[in-house]
Amino acid sequence: MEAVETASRSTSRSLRRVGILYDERMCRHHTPDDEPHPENPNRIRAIWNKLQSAGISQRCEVLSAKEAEDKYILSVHGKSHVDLIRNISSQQYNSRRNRIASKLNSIYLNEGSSEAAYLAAGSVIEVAKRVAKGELDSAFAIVRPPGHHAEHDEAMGFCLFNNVAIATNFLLNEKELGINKILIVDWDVHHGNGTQKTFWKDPRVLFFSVHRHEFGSFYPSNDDGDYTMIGEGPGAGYNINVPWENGRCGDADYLAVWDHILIPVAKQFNPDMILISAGFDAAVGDPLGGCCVTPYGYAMLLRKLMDFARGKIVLALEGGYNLASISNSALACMEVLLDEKIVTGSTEAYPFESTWRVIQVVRQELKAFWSVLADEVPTKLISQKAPIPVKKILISSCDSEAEDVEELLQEVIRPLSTLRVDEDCRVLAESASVSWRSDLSNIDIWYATFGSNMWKPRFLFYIEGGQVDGMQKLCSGSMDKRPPKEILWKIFPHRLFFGRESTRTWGLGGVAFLHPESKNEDIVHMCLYRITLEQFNDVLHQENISSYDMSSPLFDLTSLDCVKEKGSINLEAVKKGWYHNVVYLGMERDIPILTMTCDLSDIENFKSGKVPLHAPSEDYANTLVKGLVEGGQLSEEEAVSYIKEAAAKPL
Ligand code: X5A
Ligand code: ZN
Repeated sequence: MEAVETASRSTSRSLRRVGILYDERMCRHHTPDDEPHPENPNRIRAIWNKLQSAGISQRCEVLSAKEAEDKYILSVHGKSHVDLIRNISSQQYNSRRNRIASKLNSIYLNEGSSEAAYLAAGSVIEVAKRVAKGELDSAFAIVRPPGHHAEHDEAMGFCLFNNVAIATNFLLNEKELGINKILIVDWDVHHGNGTQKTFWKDPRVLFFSVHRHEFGSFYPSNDDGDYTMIGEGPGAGYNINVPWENGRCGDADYLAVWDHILIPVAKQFNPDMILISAGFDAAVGDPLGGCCVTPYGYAMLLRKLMDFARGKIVLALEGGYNLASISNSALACMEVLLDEKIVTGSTEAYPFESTWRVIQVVRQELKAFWSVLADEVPTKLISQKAPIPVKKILISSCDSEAEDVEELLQEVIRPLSTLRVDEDCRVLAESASVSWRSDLSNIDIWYATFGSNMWKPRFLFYIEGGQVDGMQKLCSGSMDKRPPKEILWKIFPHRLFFGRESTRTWGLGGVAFLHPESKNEDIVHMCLYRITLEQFNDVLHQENISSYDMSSPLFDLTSLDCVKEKGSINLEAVKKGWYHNVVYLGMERDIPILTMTCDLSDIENFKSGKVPLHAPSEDYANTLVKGLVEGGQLSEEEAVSYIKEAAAKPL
């Protein structure tokens, strides 16, 4: 029996007709000088190689890419955007291309970008058309650049054209295909803002996105992905966002959302076809996502969707930046589409408490539109939250700090308890996130502050968590919530200045920067907090709103050695943050003094006016004054003129 089955598997096509699309031409989109970037050509190569060596592509119908026609792209994007993407790779743009890209949010462009963008959009159309016609049961388009962040007139977040939105409009507009209702499931770890906007008022498209949100601080870092965003007019109720409050979500969290939101709604909506914005950046091991969905988890999520639309499902690749993780996840999904392996088993871990909370608020928000969401989620279920066995042991062993234990459970223990051993890539990622903390929690540094953190209550939010008056974002705090062991003020020969047009937290006006190089004629007042290197890492994370996960420290012992030698180091992992440059300011009682600021290339941009120098807002300036005055450094008048001078002096 077994032999027969093996033979039929390795030599013949599947009973189910499954399409797979790969085209090397989509690899020609890459960074201008091939500088390292997470969204690089090896992503689709890795997936394709994996599917070939696992014998998957051999059981599928292999398709090659086709460029999308402008008329289809124009159903989603404006003419000027389409013109730009069509022409951006031509020679006439050679001198302007990098400048144009730098003005966009998280976009690079090169000579291959136009073709790749047209091929990615055209490929999703191509496979969707074949599935709609019934030539294929289902299909996977291994495309790049990704699409779900691209908006009507804007490329962003590594996305040029919104491939899935374009294919969706194509299906709906080709009336003879008989596709009138489409469910889009966006399981990329980021919110599908572009897709959401495209179908905001459209009841023919049910857009469902589950993503890390963290109260609007995770990329794309706004409120578009909030659960209150449900669509408008005739589209009200046809937009569903499930915003995670934290990273580390895994199979149990996603499955709970499927069981208690997506699947019941899909049943009621009864789509004619399902398109999945299949980013694999929620996969365990992803450097940007910080979540831990396993290949088995993805298989389950997909399997549950196969019961709708008579299995007419198209997966289109979006994000996903760990080559091993995305390849294994894609492989698991293909096995589901081919329907040759039964996906069974159970995940050991329970969802987070925050997951149940999010599920409840989403159901509440949408129950007027979907009667299947009206009932309360049974308390018996909700009480099953991670982690059960570990909890008891811990609480009894250190009951004096019961609250801290809760924190520990949420932040540290659960990822450990969900450790699984069948995929090597994920074991690494999860155990690492726990061990670096204990190493760095024993090492003290002085964190030298020159901006609003000089005001102690403001700084403490980065340690304790919470939200201070006038602050736009909720701070997660450090995992180690012990207050600074000592506070010390010092003067350094560095230049303080204020720049940028505005910030989320402070609104219009510049924020403080420290010139990374010292100069004898300058002085800056700095408030030094003695904290641990672990806490310093958590502050770095929060200051930079980085979308990178915490499975490894941003600044470790090697970095500490290196910064002492070199004077400053640029943190690769937080390139996008404004305070990604850690500067060493010397020693104080055998403990290194560190600060975080911009780097020299930012200084150049400030000098050239590319990024404006800008006086601080009143609010922000007041906070600095409060810091200096309450810290006993300057009188109020002195503090005010100190800030004024720093803001007025040209760089
Ligand atoms: C498609 C996707 C992520 C953009 C992150 C920018 N984009 N920091 O995953
Ligand atoms: Zn993503």
